[in-house]
Amino acid sequence: MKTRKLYSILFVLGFCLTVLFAAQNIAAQSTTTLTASYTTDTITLDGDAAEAAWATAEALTATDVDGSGVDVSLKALSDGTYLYLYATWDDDTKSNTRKGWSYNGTSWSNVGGNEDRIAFSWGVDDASIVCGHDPGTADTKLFDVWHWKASRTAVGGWVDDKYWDGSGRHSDAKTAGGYSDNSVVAQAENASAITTALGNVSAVSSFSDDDRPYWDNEGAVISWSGGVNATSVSDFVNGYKTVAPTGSRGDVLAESIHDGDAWHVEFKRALDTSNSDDDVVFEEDTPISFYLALFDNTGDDGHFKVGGNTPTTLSLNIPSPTTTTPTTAPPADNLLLYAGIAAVGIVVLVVVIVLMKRR
Ligand SMILES: [Ca+2]
Ligand SMILES: [Ca+2]
Ligand SMILES: [Ca+2]
Ligand SMILES: [Ca+2]
Repeated sequence: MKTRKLYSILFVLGFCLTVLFAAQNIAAQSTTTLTASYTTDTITLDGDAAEAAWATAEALTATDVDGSGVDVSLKALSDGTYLYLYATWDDDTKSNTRKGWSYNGTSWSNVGGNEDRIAFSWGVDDASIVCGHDPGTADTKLFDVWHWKASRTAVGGWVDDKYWDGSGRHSDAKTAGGYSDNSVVAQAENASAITTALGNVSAVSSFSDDDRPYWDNEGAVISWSGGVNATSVSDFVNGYKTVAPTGSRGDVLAESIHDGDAWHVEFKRALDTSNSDDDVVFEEDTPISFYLALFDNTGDDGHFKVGGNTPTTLSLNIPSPTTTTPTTAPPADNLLLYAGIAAVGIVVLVVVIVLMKRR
């Protein structure tokens, strides 16, 4: 009889531990949720999370992203009208001079290169669509994509606002602005214009050392004659003319800092852009899933994803101010764990009482 009781107690304890372990795992998985804090503070978009609201906002951190050794941390704020994101990730090379032009005192050359980037893919519930480049026509669901590019968009203070649908990846509609190749060859209207600007070399390719920048860093057209600038030009000229677009493509703004070890980027977008054809709407108390990818001076397949080849589905939740959990209460993520522990406690109590009554 004593043995049976002992087995019963051991069984109950084992059951309890199993439930507890499961509850802890569920709680651990919830660390994929980025919870926004409500703020009424003015957020200055400058890449510096110096505002007090950032200090108290909850961070979502992914370590060793895709085996790269890179950690990325996100924070989110909302003022009821705009969503602000702060992203910081390790990168000791500031790569934001993609295809820029350098003058060494005697000659011009193109520095080539690519650029650092971070990409958010919102409203996604199918990982294959992010990792593949052809989602296929069967899936017509919309995926809102933000593609911050250290050279082509960050220099102009904006983020490339895109979307995926069943036919692939597209840029949101714009009425003006964007980025353009800063290349005489790319921008000249015809071969004779290239020859006049660069000399008798109309066969040169874009961004080769024989090519030249079309605009200066203020966006003014440079006057070239035989490859020599007739108007004053800085010794370094950006590889792209970049101006924040008007229209849906320019809905996301960002400013950034590279401190030598890492990027720090502050993003700002209206919770509802009114461009529902190519953007998601961020609604309070309605979590939205997303994926995150980083790029170190590369593009296309060179990116590394949070979760690797089976990307982790992250989630952003923007609690409404009226439902925001007071800071003194247990975090919402832990409530399930506590409920599990309480349930286990009740089961143990009932079993002990039953066993004692049978004695
Ligand atoms: Ca700031
Ligand atoms: Ca880099
Ligand atoms: Ca848009
Ligand atoms: Ca979009």
